[in-house]
Amino acid sequence: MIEPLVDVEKDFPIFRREVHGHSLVYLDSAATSQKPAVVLESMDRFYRQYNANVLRSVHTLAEEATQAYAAARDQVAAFIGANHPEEVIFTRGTTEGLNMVARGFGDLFVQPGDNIVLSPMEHHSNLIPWQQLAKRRGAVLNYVELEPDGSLSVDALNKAIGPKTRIVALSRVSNVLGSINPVAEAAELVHRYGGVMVVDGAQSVPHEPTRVSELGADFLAFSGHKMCGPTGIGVLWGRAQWLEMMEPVIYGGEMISYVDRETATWAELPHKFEGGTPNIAGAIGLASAIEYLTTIGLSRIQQHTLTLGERAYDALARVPGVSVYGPKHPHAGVVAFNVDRIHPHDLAQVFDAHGVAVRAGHHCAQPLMQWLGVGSTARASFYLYNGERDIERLVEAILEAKRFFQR
Ligand code: 7TS
Repeated sequence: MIEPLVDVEKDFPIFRREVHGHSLVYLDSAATSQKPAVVLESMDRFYRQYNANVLRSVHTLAEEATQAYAAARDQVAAFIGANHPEEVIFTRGTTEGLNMVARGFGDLFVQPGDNIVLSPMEHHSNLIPWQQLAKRRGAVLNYVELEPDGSLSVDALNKAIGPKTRIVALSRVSNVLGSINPVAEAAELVHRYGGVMVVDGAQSVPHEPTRVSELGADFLAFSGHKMCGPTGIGVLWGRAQWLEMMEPVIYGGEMISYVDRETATWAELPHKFEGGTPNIAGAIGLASAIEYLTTIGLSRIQQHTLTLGERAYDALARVPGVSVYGPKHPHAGVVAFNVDRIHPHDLAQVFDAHGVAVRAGHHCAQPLMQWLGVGSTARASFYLYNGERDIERLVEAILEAKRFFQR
């Protein structure tokens, strides 16, 4: 029996509560993870003891806050293997980071007739910004064809990426299929043609050791809230060379160097991209989440969620009437499924009555639903606080739902 990686009730206060009289089985970490007490405490400490705005005033509180904000950036840089902390831009999350790249970089880099390569499994956040960019610039979207099991092969990448490709934008891990995409191979191909590799790390950075150079990424976006951090904070990392030429998309305070009545010049990296008062508490919370995850070890977390994902895949596939999506192996800790003749929303409701939290819907991946030929799915997703007992509770809940709806 695989146990959770941590002392769940001690580290995560939320697991002390019950849902409809049952202990909570939280299988919705792909939507957002739960938060350890150390993260909540770090943010509480900021607001109680040194709350001030950053990068402007010289009083003690402001200096402490500015220092903590800068230290958070250093921690993120070390966590993803960035060469310089200046390459780390704090955003609201993955969505904002990808939109910034499409606008601030894509508008300059993509010419009419160029192509942008995507996969049909992309989250809408890594799809619509590129659709809109293609419309603005007269570029063409090229889709990498998926294999029958939903995996993405290097052969297919070879077919989709060519001399006109300026941008390849792929998720490292699908939020539906649990597939793990060969991003480094895609990067190598696009670099041959002088294009750039944009990686959506929303589902991978929380679950595997990340080194931007090993990914071959030019840009990497991810969200704090899926990796034990708070909502409203995320990261866009970019290679300095590209960030230098990229235009800011948010204009205002603290992002300028000089302003007169008619014109303005931009501040140095990373401040050029962080107009306005940033999410200071969020950055502090994210740094504390990184410390927490690092102490446990990203390799251990990766092994744990992979094992749970594959065991859940097998356990669900054995239940009569259940279809499971995505490749069997390797399969990350995200498992989408359907049960014959039961709508995923009805399933999720029965599960909830048993204390089991999953997501049902299109998972912000409608083109993928079209590829799968379904309107929606249920989805269980796993993290370090889950164990094999949670898979058993999920299977019991499916059997309950089948009994309930067959009545
Ligand atoms: N990319 C992927 C692969 C994602 O899974 C998500 C969020 C995003 C981008 C957007 O992240 P955000 O933090 O900016 O919202 N995915 C999900 C999900 O699967 N269920 O809820 C949110």
